[in-house]
Amino acid sequence: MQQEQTFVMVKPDGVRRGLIGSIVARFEQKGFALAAIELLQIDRELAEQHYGELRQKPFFGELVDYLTSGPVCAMVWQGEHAVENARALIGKTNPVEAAPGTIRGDYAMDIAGNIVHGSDSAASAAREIGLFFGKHAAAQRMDPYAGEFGHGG
Ligand code: IDP
Repeated sequence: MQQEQTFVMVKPDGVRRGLIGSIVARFEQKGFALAAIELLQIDRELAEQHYGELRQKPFFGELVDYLTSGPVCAMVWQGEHAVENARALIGKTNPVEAAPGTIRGDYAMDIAGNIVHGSDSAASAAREIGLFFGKHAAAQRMDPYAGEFGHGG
């Protein structure tokens, strides 16, 4: 099966609220393999680049303030259909609409504080992984389901 990588980030409100562990656990339990993780304080330039597609939106300034308001936890997760599986696990952009059982559905209340980011396409994932991890390439992980019992792989 095709292994894909996606970029996921616990936003500053998620870090402040002590949710890194819970979010990491959900990705592990789902079957993703962690390929990179770093806690970092991002500057406005990186936040603006990351959300470059939203530059024209009225909330762009507020979004950059939010993303730079404290450390974020940047991660690369790997697995089959990683981009789509991560989006499903994270839930809809607006926590009001995110189903219970999803990360945003369970842990967030408002669109301006939706605690986690996940790439929306393979192309976005490649761009975002490059932006955050640059030359420190994410590890290539084995499919966690592959092994002696013949699942996956
Ligand atoms: P996504 O994060 O689910 O991919 P996008 O539409 O790409 O959703 O929006 C990126 C981020 O911008 C959202 O996760 C949220 O933090 C923020 N955002 C989106 N819409 C609004 C809004 O109407 N007000 C404030 N922030 C918003």
